[in-house]
Amino acid sequence: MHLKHDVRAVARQFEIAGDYLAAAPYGSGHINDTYCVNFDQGGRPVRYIFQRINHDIFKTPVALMENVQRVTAHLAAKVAGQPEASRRVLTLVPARDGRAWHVDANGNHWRVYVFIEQARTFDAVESAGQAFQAARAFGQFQQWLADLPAPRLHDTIPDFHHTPKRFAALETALAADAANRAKLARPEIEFALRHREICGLLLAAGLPERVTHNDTKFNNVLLDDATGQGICVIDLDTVMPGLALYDFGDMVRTTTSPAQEDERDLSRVTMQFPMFEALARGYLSAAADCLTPAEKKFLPCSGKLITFEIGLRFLTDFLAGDVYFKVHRAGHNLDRCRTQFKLVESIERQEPEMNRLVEGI
Ligand code: ADP
Ligand code: GN1
Ligand code: MG
Repeated sequence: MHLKHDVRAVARQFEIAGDYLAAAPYGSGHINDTYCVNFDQGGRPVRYIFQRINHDIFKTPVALMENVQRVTAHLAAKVAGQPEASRRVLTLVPARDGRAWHVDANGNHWRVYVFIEQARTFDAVESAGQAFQAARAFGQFQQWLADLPAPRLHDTIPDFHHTPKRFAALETALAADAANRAKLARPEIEFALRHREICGLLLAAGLPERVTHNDTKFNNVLLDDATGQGICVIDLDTVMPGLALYDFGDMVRTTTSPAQEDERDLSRVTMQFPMFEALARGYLSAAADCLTPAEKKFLPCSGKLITFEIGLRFLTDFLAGDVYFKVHRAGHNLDRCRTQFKLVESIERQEPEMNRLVEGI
């Protein structure tokens, strides 16, 4: 298979025993390039995850890797001695020069993780049990990181969840209309403008800064094949200071609708209340002790906020000509924006019940 990168050459730079066999693109992320790479180690097939960090988006890859090293080391200490400890946290494979990353001749930063076997990610939720498990894993992740020693983590992308700035970016893209696409997205632009007030929902609430994941998409947690348990939180590039509710909100965005993020049949996009209930119960079962009453109160509205925010970002990228998120078809970012805004409406309709539920947990 022809690959975009010389993965075999990259592999030589890491402390991996055995013979390189093959590599293939892996996963459905929108930002980095991920490969699953097979080695023969003494007759035994062994897999690794190789990732090229997208430095157009993560401008400080070394700072990013410092965060990832600190976070994985902290988590490894938390799970040490527990059953299956090595499957519960990502393990970085060092490069031959002792660092946790390698810079190739083209200036690309690479890292390698041990492949966590007998577990997988899902792009769409299949059951309330899965929602519970994912939320519990992300809640546990947050609780384990609550005592991460100083200094503060680097902001790998400043203002990542600053929704008013995301709105301003949309206005700028709209004014420029660089790809001449505003005419194709009138209803979505109108929706965004009409719902502007959502942007400020959490910023004024005086919530505490924590170490958060910031990209708690359902496909960023590995579920164990045998038990269905949320075994490991992955995709740590955006772990940085943030609000707990950004994490819960992104779970609501990606784990309550049965449809994928780019579903074109919008009738399939809906906030399923039992999934929300499972998320709230799963998250609180692990993180309740470290949440303030205000954080708990805002859990339901965080889903609306983050879903709106990511919808704004997809719309902005559609207008700008698809410069940020990977796209695989014409109008892909607009399709993604539409599912987000449809979900915002569905959440809005169910907010009173969502609030009642959380008050009772
Ligand atoms: P992206 O930033 O592109 O979303 P991820 O870090 O989420 O990249 O990885 C992409 C996919 O690769 C994940 O959805 C998951 O299926 C798989 N993956 C990532 N890390 C591991 C790992 N250590 N073991 C097994 N699978 C992994
Ligand atoms: C991107 O890398 P991935 O696919 O997990 C994006 C998230 C968005 C998400 C939308 C660094 O996440 O913020 O919520 O797409 N990551 C970055 O699916 O921008
Ligand atoms: Mg991912």
